[in-house]
Amino acid sequence: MPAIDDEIKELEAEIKKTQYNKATEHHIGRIKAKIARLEKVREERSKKGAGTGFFIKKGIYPSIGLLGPPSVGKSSILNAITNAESRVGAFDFTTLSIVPGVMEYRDMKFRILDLPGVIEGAHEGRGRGKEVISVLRNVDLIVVVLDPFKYDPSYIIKELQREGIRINQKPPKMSILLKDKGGLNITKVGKSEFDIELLESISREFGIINADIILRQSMTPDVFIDGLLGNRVYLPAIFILNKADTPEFQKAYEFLESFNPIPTSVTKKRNIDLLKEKIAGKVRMIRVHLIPWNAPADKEPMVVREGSTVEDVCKAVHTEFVEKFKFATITGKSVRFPNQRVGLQHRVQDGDNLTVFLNKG
Ligand SMILES: Nc1nc2c(ncn2[C@@H]2O[C@H](COP(=O)(O)OP(=O)(O)OP(=O)(O)O)[C@@H](O)[C@H]2O)c(=O)[nH]1
Ligand SMILES: [Mg+2]
Repeated sequence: MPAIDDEIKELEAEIKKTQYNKATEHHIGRIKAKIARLEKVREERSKKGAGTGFFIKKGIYPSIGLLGPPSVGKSSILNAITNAESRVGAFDFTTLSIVPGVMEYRDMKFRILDLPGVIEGAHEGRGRGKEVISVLRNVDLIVVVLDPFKYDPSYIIKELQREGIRINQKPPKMSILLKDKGGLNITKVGKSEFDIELLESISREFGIINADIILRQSMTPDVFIDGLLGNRVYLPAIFILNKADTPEFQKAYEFLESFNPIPTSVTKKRNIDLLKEKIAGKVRMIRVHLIPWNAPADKEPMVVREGSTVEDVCKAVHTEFVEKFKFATITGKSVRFPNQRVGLQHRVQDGDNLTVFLNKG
């Protein structure tokens, strides 16, 4: 799609050369809206031709993606914290596809995904970067791996942003009600600051002319555009600065201070347990007790990803549990009364007691 790409590039160049001040604020806001709209068109078009690329499915274990420049030690870290063996090499692009491994921490399991290194320009398709980044829309946590020789994460954050992924950020608090007529009414609840004219012109850029928009927080043009598009993914992220054993480490560590990086050394086996603890602490897990209908309960609960369904739990126990599934009963927070019947799509909650009934045969 060279035409759209060129148009986006031109608009981006225009933002770069325009100095930001009160007088140019509206102009820049409108350009940003134009870019977002073009990106949406590009995305929709590329979806039609999609089919290649990586895909990961959510299960009961949280998925964690190791993302970073080539050769910083992503595969070495995967090998250190999981049972997997991903190839390690002293040259860039050793890893060419996604290599999964299972990390165990206390009574929990996590699916760690070692990804190919990502270089600047990933969204333009350099080094399969776009496919790598788009996989991350489905993970539960992003671990950005850096080293003292490639320690500036800003291009990585930019690539994530282009793919609609926002890290360590909350979704904008706003609601939109589209209508047939009545014009555009932007109102606010509570204390929030924004430039109403600017937001109106951004809305129009997206073809929204009749709508009630209620804002519950202060809005910059970027946050407002995210809210209008509604297809952004908000994910937690942590940062690792690997190769802490090298003399160049200190300088990079100071540079990264605001990201609160975890210093690790795979070769010297430093902070590997701390890393596991930090990963586990960032993902929300819940405990579900499986109660056989004709026997005492299992002592140990199953520890699963928050958001798991009855189907996810059944699959993890045995494929037969899904194939012969009749219904399940739950006593606990996810239902209104004890032994309530639920289906496969029901989401379990922490502390639920679950009994699965199977069809005979
Ligand atoms: N000094 C030092 N070297 C390390 C450390 N961890 C990994 N390395 C080395 O860094 C090089 C790259 O390691 P990999 O694990 O292959 O890096 P990667 O990020 O997976 O690289 P790509 O798959 O190419 O993106 C190898 O030579 C490793 O031995 C570390 O903690 N300290
Ligand atoms: Mg690798």
